[in-house]
Amino acid sequence: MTAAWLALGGNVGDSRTILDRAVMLLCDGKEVRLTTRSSDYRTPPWGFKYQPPFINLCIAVETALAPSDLLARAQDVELQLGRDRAHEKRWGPRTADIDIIAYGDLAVHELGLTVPHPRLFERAFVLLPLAEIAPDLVITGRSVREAAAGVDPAGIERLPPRQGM
Ligand code: A4P
Ligand code: MG
Repeated sequence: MTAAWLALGGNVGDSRTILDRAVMLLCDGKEVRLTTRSSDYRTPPWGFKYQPPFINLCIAVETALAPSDLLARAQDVELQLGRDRAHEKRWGPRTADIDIIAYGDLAVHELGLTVPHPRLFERAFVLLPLAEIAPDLVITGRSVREAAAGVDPAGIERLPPRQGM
């Protein structure tokens, strides 16, 4: 089993419920075991600004899957939750997006998969939830705690757990 960190986000539909389901579908307790889950965060849209706010969160898992198989599983979960890549614009609205942030300390450069995630350090919506669950993690020589302290947290709101959850 290898430790991996994933970032989830969405801004179409009831995102908190959709992302809860995404975590459940992804983490079957066998090939992918959930270790830690961050709070949900409400975050201003990044990249393409004219869209609703996102819900974002990060999870830590232990996985028996190779990086490409973990990505395939994540994309399968996105599809099950109604993601429609054919009609999306880059950085536009989506029901559920699952990115692999880091996989052990492996560097992966394959067609369709780059790990650690190349835009990780630009994204407060990834770094703040990640720093909540893995402040001491070091990715490509950079501490998550320090990277999170260096990004603009404006507009990002850490949400309390929902009733009954
Ligand atoms: N891919 C390569 N490496 C990875 C990786 N490490 N993890 C490939 C996941 N996928 C990876 O993905 C395009 C392709 O990237 C995949 O087919 C996979 O083979 P995509 O999800 O369609 O991504 P994209 O939107 O074109 O680009 P990118 O940079 O991955 O952006 P995001 O994060 O997916 O953008 N604002 C806020 N506040 N919160 C958000 O969650 N998300 C987006 C969507 C834009 N703005 C946002 C948020
Ligand atoms: Mg993505």
